[in-house]
Amino acid sequence: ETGIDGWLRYARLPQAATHHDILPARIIALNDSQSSPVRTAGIELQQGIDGIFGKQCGVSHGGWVAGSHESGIVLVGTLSQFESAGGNIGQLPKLEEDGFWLNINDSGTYIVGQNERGALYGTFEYLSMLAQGNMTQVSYASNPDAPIRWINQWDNLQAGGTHGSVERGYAGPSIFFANGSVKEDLTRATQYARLLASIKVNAVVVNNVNANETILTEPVMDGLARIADVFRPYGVQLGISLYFASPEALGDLDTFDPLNASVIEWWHDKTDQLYQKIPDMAGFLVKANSEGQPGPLTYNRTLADGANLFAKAVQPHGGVVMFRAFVYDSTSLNQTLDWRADRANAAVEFFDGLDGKFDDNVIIQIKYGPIDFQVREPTSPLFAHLQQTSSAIELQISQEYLGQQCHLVYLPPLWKTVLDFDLREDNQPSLVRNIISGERFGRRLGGYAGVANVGTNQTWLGSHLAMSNLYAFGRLAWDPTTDPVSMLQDWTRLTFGFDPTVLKTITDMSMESWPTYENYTGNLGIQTLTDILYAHYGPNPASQDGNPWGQWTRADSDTIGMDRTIENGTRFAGQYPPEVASRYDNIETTPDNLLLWFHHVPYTQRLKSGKTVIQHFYDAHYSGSANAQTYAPRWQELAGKIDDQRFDETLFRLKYQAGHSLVWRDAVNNFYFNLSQIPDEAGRVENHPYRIEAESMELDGYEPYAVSPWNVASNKTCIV
Ligand code: BDP
Repeated sequence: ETGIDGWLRYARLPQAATHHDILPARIIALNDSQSSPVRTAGIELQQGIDGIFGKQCGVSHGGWVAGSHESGIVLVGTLSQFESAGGNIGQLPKLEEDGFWLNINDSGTYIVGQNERGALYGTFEYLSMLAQGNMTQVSYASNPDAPIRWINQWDNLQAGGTHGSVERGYAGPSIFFANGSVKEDLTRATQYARLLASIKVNAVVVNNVNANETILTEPVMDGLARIADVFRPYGVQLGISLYFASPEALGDLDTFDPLNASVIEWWHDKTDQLYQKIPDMAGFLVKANSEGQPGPLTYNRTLADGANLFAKAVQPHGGVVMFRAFVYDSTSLNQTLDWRADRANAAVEFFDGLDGKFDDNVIIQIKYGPIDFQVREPTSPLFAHLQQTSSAIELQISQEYLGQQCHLVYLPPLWKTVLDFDLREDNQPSLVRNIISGERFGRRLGGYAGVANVGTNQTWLGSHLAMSNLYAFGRLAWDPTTDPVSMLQDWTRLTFGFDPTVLKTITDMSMESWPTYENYTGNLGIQTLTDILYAHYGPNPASQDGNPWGQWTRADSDTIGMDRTIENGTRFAGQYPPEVASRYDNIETTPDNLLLWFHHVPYTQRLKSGKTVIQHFYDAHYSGSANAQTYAPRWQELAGKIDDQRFDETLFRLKYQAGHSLVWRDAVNNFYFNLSQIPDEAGRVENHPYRIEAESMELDGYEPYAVSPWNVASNKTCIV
């Protein structure tokens, strides 16, 4: 199997034959217009029942007699479609937008959506039960926790006969763009919409946040309309990222000042043109004044002025604006002059004073931590600052700093540390998940944006096991209280079948994977010690210091960690509401796993575990990489229980990870040993008696090569 169907394989149930008495016999989908998600639900039911039970079922679009008891009927539609067909559901629990009611009883299965999208969601949920061999009778309503459940793709249009690349994408070129425009063949886009609908994602922003003006040219807009056409039957809306300076870059204007009348008119025209082509477009995503992207600050206007410019343009069409909080100045910080410079402070500082100044259809999209998708970060304090403004959390499914899909890292346990974090605003419970759902501060909008960056590779993300992250993103966006293990196990059964050893091995390895990766890449809150300036992949602790972004480990020969305390440090801790601020400001109450995020300490500082910081580093890098060594052999035990293709492709990655975790371990440990000169109590770091350096072997066709930076290869040398 290639992995192209993800978790929607509808594999034959091992005991399919024994279920024949309770099998669905007739499917009725109460709408058959071409772009209707209810029609899609009918087709999906047909395919699913055929795949899972080997039973062909017809789909009809009417002919249902309300009140009749027809066993084996599966009926899907919206509440109003049911009612116009004469159905009376009786006491229906309250359904919110996109919600559904699923009722499986002796007389049949009834899937009733608040809207068509909800009906399709209920259908996928029903099929997921069947595919896992769950035939129980149920009756429940399910409503989303938050209205925004979006995917962001960082796809580039790329002109000049090339396939669109995907920024921080590890699975090949874009499924949407090639040759500077939208692809002719949108089969993969259709398949993607299907996968996303099954996890209740309701919109996709298809182009990179680092946008340019070409997304708004006429041929590209026509192409976008074709993408929207293939998304529509799955209830997935289309959104696009905008380039703030487009009126100047594309139009005849010599300004992009958001308060200039011609600029405002220009954006309104463009927006109207887009909505004429795509009447149900979800809205815009905007990255402004960040990493070279222009924005309102260029004209001394506020970020709110910038966001509201677009908000007003989409408002008449019912659209929304996702405005990113990832705003920081990547050029002007000078760490030698300003030791208090700290990129972590940027978002709250830039948004200071703006709460309540954004239009109602603006949602501030905030990365989970204050820096940038690191292996461990404290929760972004900005969530507590926006109380009269809607907010959404930005999670990264694509593992940019987390091994780029070459390392197994199951992300929900990391995401949960933020979603379940209590910011204690006003000394009241203020869980992040309740802030973004709108509940805590009484906001209408809010939710989740997942940066997925899938590509044309048949596995979607470049790795079979990484797909659990995409699956779990949708599940959490619908219900953030879902248990990471139960989602993982649903995904595993749907993806790899029922073998108990397969289930146990994938569960164990996945649940160990984040702490394991954290251990060998950067622990105690020091962040992922990757090369920070470019690839964000291999180890390069040296690059963490001395970059212009104020993102430092601040390590020297005696001490390490970033002092972010209020009196003596960068003051970042003071951005939290008082209870949390004082917890992090005090070294005694800061958890070990964030110690070096908040405090600058000697290597000999004792942790709560009793170990010194440096010994913890050495031990963690050894134990993390030792655990990564176990993955491939454990996977090998599954031979014969998984199809060969997915078995082999996964094994290849796990073996690679085993090797790369050693590179990580030795690069980081050697780096800090060289700096501190403090020996490892277990004597491992200073000498490696068991190891044969590649360049010391008899080389046939290879030459030793001195690498730069030196610490990415053991002994500063690789062979080429
Ligand atoms: C960083 C990525 C960069 C993105 C940026 C963003 O390295 O490619 O453009 O975030 O989120 O993590 O805007």
